[in-house]
Amino acid sequence: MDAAARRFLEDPHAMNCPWVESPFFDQLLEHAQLTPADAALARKFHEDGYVVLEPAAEESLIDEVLAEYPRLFDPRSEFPEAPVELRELLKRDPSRKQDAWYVSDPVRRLACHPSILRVLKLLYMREPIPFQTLNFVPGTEQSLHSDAMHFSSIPARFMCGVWVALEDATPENGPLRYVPGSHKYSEVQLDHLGLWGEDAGAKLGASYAQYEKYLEALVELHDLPVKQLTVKKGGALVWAANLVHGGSPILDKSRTRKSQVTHYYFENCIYYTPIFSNPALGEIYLRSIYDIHRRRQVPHMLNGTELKAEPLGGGRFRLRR
Ligand SMILES: O=C(O)CCC(=O)C(=O)O
Ligand SMILES: [Fe+2]
Repeated sequence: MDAAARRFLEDPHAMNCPWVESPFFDQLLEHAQLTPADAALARKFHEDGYVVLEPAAEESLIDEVLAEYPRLFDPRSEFPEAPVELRELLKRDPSRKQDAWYVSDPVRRLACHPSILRVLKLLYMREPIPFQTLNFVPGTEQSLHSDAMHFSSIPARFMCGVWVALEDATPENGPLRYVPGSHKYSEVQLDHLGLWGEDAGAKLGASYAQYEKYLEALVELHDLPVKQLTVKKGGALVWAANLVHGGSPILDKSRTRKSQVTHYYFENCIYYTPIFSNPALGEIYLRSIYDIHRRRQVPHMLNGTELKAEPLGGGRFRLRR
């Protein structure tokens, strides 16, 4: 093999694809010379599409986040320090708070926890960009999905989620559920299902409902195992963009399942929402990405080049070099 071909086996950046999802993963792992613990973590993520961190953060920080809950979830809280759109977002849903990091330092510190960022850097070998936090009181009972339909990137798969238990997650309080290995299925786009991007709105519509049916069929037909994340307070799941996951039914409705999710992108990508896009037509619903860690807006880039976005209306853009 000549040197140019060998680069694919040695350089984790040779392909525009996370090295843990590369067809050359085994060779790249050998070449990376990681500690045995890090090598095992990378292999687990490669094979199963997730890793469990037990714990992800120290109990004192989890307690600091919990101490914020009464204020964050008090319907009388006004959050005057937040910009107007965020204030509305924070007041919208009484059981979940999106982007509370802006008004809560402990929430932000958990999203940017050095040991979580270290793991993400190892798994993606690019700078992680925490861009959204979600704080939950009860379990979500959310249907199975992969985050890649909500938050994708070009090149694909440079996105992951981290869910942290703020209290013990048990089979009774609607723990996170996930399908090991499902990240290896193709990252299904709407055009694979014969569908068009939806118009962005408050609720997801018919295309998304079809997509959910597709996943239901996939999981049932292949008899894929659905695992529950039962971890102690402070435990966490890191999952790949395309891993199928959701919330389990809450068996004991009197129980809460306080948790914090952070969604992360990685640098040098285009960030967009597939469910509202028609990539084949060059209609990309771009996401405005603010890096919670470095406190700065992130440009849309491809191959190291910052792109210009031409608005097409409805939040869709066409990108140019
Ligand atoms: O917390 C859950 O039950 C699901 C959360 C989820 O799917 C997500 O935040 O991406
Ligand atoms: Fe999700």
